[in-house]
Amino acid sequence: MRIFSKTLSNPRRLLFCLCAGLLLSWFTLKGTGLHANLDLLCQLHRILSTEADLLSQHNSTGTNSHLSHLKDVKLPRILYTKSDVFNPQRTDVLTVTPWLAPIVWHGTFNRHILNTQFHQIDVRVGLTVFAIKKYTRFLNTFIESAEKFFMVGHKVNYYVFTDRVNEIPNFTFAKGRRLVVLEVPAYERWQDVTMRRMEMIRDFSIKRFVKEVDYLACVDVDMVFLDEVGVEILSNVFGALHPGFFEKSRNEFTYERRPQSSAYIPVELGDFYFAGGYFGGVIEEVIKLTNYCHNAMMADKQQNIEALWQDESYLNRYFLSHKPTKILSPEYIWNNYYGSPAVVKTKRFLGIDKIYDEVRF
Ligand code: 4GW
Ligand code: MN
Repeated sequence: MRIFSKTLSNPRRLLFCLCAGLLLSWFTLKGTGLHANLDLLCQLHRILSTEADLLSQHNSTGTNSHLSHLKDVKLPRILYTKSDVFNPQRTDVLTVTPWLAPIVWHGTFNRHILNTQFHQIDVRVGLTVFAIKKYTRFLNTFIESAEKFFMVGHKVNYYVFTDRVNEIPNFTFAKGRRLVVLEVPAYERWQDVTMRRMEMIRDFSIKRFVKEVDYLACVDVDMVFLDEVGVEILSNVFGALHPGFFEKSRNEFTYERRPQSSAYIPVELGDFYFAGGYFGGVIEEVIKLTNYCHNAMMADKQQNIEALWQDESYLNRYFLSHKPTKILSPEYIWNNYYGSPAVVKTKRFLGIDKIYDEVRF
């Protein structure tokens, strides 16, 4: 009796009972088996209770609920030329891999459409960069050019890892963007300076980044942004084609070729040669990637071996087995040492010529 009066006083339960009753009589009349009726009833109950759960979570946590973005679905209207199946934007380069990951080249995407999509989820992007020892000198150009070209109009946290906190200059940032300085040790050997980035990115991702940003892009600091680098780079896990190898064949890739190393890739394997100075993805994927690379480096260190191109070699090994879901063309990590081939329509992010005597230690 109590259940009955409770049911009547709760409009959701009442609705459920009415629907259930109606369905039951309908199927009984039609002579359908009891089994099917029960299945349907269970399904109906599931739908109603999920809906009730969603609503109650929503009401109890207000706008902070992780479901609150489901409440106001906005339908922005944007105008653009329709895609033409018989008229691909680029025919001179590969724009999709055999595992259906896009390769991002100039002309293959519409930034306006992408920005609208990523504004809808209010995306937060972290950009990690290391400025250890003399490399603090690159920060000014890096950050100032990033404010002009990197994720313009979106929320960005610059995470600068450094051992020289007091050498970090002041910057002014657009709204929603800020600099976070993270003090870290400087390793003795330069190889360790570059390789230990994996461990530090992993640890700070777990501790901090996972709470603050949705995506992370991890790049070299000896670089300048010369053209837009926006949300077109974002995906579950992404890497960039090394400017020196995108035209080369497998056997010319400078993968680690010693079978004793955990970065080993035999000559008959490999998709692309990825640049060590550019990778990223959602935080969970970055944690997986950096954890793999760091552990592989430590395993090699145990047997006194270090892969030919340090972190780049381990990254290439990881991408062989965990295919990136998006690949950036070399526009995203160009170096003028490789000239200006016709397929590279823009140099978005360019390596700065280093005077080695000034930055080496
Ligand atoms: C040789 O003496 C060195 S120092 C090689 C790397 C060095 C280094 C690198 C450093 O002293 N401090 C530092 O912060 N890094 C970081 O590692 C920095 O973010 C840099 O962009 C990244 C990779 O090193 P790199 O840019 O010199 O590597 P390449 O020449 O392959 O771009
Ligand atoms: Mn570099």
